[in-house]
Amino acid sequence: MKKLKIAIQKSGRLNDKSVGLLKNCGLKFENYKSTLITQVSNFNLEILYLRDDDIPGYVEQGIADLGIVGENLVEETQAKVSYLERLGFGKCKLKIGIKKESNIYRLQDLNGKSIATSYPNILKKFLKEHNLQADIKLISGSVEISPGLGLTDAICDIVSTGGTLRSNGLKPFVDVASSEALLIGREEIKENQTFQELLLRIQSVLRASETKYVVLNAEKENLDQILNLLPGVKSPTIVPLAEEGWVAIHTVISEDDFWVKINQLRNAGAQGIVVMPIEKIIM
Ligand code: PRT
Ligand code: ZN
Repeated sequence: MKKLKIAIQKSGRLNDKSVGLLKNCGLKFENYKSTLITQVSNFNLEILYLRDDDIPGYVEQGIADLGIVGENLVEETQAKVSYLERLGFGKCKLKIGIKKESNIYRLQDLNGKSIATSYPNILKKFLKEHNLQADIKLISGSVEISPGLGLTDAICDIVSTGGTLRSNGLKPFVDVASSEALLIGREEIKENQTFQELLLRIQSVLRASETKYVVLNAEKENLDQILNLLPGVKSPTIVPLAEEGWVAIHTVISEDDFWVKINQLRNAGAQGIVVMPIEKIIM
């Protein structure tokens, strides 16, 4: 069967997590920084290490069958590829930033202003949707210094913590788009058996990373109240303890409401709560 090729970022913000995700899928491969292509020894897959900007185009042209890349680049390059899975890492926002002291207060104030960006297509779409006319200045890097140098009135760039905006005397003005790492591919790849197997593994790893395995002890008389707090679980495992009148409950809890639930469970009489990471959940 034909080997599939997956393109991931060679170095940069998405590299570690992309490699980590594939390793957690049980794939064995060497991850030398100098290699451009690596064979997976226990799966019908080859890994290409590329600049992230090139990944959408390589996938669109079929040079790679799959890619892991930020949604921002897929949207910006307008590559004709399918979104196969949202991967939950590399989360960020594309924002318009303005000077701390600025005469831009409302969206309409952007009319007639100049905005520096490396994302002209996404910005153009945003301005059109809001019926705004601004002058887009294409800058490939260090966009944030542009207002300080007097080049433009505003910028449109990726923001995660906001530290870069602040350190350049800027503040966020409006969100233009959200982004996270995506698994992309051509539409036809959905029919491919190797891909389906890989996707099942990826989804199992993602599902597991969103949930925790929890074991807790409780007196039988508190059992109903505790079970009521675990609505997401069809049927938790309940095991009698050596001590009369006590049971252990085994269940999974989503990472999102983990802390809220843990406190509620304690208040309902749960004791000796043990929380463990889950490696994979196969549905
Ligand atoms: O070399 P290559 O071309 O492959 O990498 P790159 O330098 O172009 O991209 P890289 O590694 O910086 O980012 C890869 C992807 O990570 C992006 O396409 C986004 O999808 C995602 N991502 C997540 C980010 C950020 N967070 C981020 N904070 N990409 C860039 N930034 C930059 C941003 O451009 C700005 O300069 O970080 C700065 C802002 O960060 P804060 O934390 O100060 O707000
Ligand atoms: Zn890049």
